[in-house]
Amino acid sequence: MNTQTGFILRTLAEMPMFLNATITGLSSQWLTQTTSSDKDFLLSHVCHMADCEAEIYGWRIRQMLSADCPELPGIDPMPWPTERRYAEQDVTPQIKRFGELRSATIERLAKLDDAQWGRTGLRFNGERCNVFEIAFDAIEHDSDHKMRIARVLREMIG
Ligand code: NI
Repeated sequence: MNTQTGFILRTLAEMPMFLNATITGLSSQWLTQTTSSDKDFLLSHVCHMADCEAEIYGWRIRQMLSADCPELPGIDPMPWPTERRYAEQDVTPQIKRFGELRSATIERLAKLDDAQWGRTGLRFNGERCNVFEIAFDAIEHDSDHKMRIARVLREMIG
């Protein structure tokens, strides 16, 4: 495994730890409270991360490894909080679900050789992408949610 690959895998492993460290044990009042910093409450961020891993990032990587340049449909997560009743979910199983899905993604990526990292898929806009880029999409997405969660927590602490 080269340095770059190791960095990607370690960075992908951070988000489940971040959610555990910041969110596990918070009261349901804190988990479902909306703040002016963000449209989503903390529990919604957690459910969103798990669903995105299942249906976007982890899913795309699996598709690209099992088929030649598969189509990767665009997914709109905006309706999920309402449709999937995020406010009513239990946070601990959701954090666990995200952790398991993310671990499966990392295990899958850890076995890839250079050619497999370069396997491609077709984004909904017609652009080709590869496994490496989807892993980076996941890292950027993690980073965005980390910042948003941090801001929500900061506002709630007052
Ligand atoms: Ni997101």
